[in-house]
Amino acid sequence: MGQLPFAEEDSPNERHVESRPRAQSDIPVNPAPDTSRRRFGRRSLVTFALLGGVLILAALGCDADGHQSILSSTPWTLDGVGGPVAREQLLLFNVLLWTMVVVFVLVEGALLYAAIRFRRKPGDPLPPQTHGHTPLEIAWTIIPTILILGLGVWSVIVLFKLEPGEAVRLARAEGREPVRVEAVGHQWWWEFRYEDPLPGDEATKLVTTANEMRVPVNTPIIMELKSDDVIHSFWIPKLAGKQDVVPTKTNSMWFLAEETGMYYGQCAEFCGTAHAQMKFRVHVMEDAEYKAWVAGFAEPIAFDPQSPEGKGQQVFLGAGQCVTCHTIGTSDVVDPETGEGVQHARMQTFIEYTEWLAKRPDERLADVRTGNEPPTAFAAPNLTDLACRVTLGSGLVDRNRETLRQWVRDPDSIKPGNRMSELAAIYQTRLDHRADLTEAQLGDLVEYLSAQGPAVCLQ
Ligand code: HEC
Ligand SMILES: [Cu+2]
Repeated sequence: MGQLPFAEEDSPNERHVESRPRAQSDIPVNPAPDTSRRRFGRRSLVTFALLGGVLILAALGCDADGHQSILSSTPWTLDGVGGPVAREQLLLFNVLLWTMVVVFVLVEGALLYAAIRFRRKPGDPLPPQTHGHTPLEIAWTIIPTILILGLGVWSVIVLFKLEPGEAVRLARAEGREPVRVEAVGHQWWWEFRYEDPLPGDEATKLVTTANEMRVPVNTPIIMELKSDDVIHSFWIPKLAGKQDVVPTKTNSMWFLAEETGMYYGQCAEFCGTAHAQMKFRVHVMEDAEYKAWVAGFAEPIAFDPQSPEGKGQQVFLGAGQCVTCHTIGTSDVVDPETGEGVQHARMQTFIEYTEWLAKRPDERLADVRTGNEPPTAFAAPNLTDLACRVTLGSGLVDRNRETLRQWVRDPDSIKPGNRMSELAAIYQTRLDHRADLTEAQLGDLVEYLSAQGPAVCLQ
């Protein structure tokens, strides 16, 4: 082996690369030692070029103004960013990023320059060895310390501004109160509860909706985040990002939207099968429009029992068993006896149940033995303002008669893994796992659901 430098230098694997298999005796005693190395060099060059190309292509796919991009196409003015919270976060992000880019280029540049410029050439003698260089060492200790302290202190200041207290301060400076919205994460949709949708208004009542929240423009909104199952994360990239939604714990964050319009939101924490389909929308409305939406929850809609809507209502309440999970109509008007809305009470049940599940096993056992365990129930989107929503299945498809029909007949064809088709009885009786309803019943249901909403949305 000693006289075969080729065999010694290359691993057996690398020999496979040779296109022509060679017998041991074929190996030249003194091959050009560089060939394999040069070829490797060329190959890695191609790999790097390919990787670079992929990165460039990926970067070209980025669109700073995209619905779910936190970036802004105008990094210096941050135009196109929806509000103060997002702007504060993006500014910090930009400064951190570009400071790090400068540091990276300087340090890495110096390293590369030194490695290439002072590369050892054949025959070079050992260069003079230096140990310690006080001014240099002081410089490279002080500069990073100042940088890290500066950026660190700034980050902490920004963190304080993201606390809901800032929203309260902002609102009170204008003599009003922020709007508080409770967002409950469910596998795999969002519920939005407003205990006081019009702060300061005497006639306020509970409002509950799902997947599409509505807020007034230029008003600080405080989000109280809860989960009744696993950890989710609440994120509206253009308005504010990201806060974990943790069972048994209430997290909070705030935002303010400066312009009316529709904003995109997304669950940002892997939470199971349909995690990627757990989207939501935020509709930012003029004050008057928002008030009309809230007021609409108090107006019961009466349907003629002979009309398609009326027949659909019967299916909803009876044959379809939809009402075992869904709340619809004006059910969130406060019940004078219990002081709660129906949906509110239902959702409270889930939350209490999850909190109970987090108790110590022996405490739970004691509760079960004494009959004190809380009741369970299914969580489902409130459908009261369905006609206001532009999407179905938590932001997956546009809402129209066709998609509604498809959703009720076969929810899995729109959203695989959803809990409705998994749990609702009408999907368990047919082999094809579709709703056990006639076409006529389906048609009536669609009419009923399409007519379900505050008057402002039905015009
Ligand atoms: C076992 C409880 C349950 C029953 C019964 C049930 N649903 Fe659902 N429904 C759900 C859940 C859970 C979702 C949310 C699914 C998702 O987006 O992941 C849902 C979603 C919906 C949505 C979409 C709401 C939105 O904003 O995206 C509609 C519409 C709907 N259901 C209608 C019906 C109708 C009509 C019936 C009766 C035929 C029915 N549901 C029966 C649990 C149920
Ligand atoms: Cu989620």
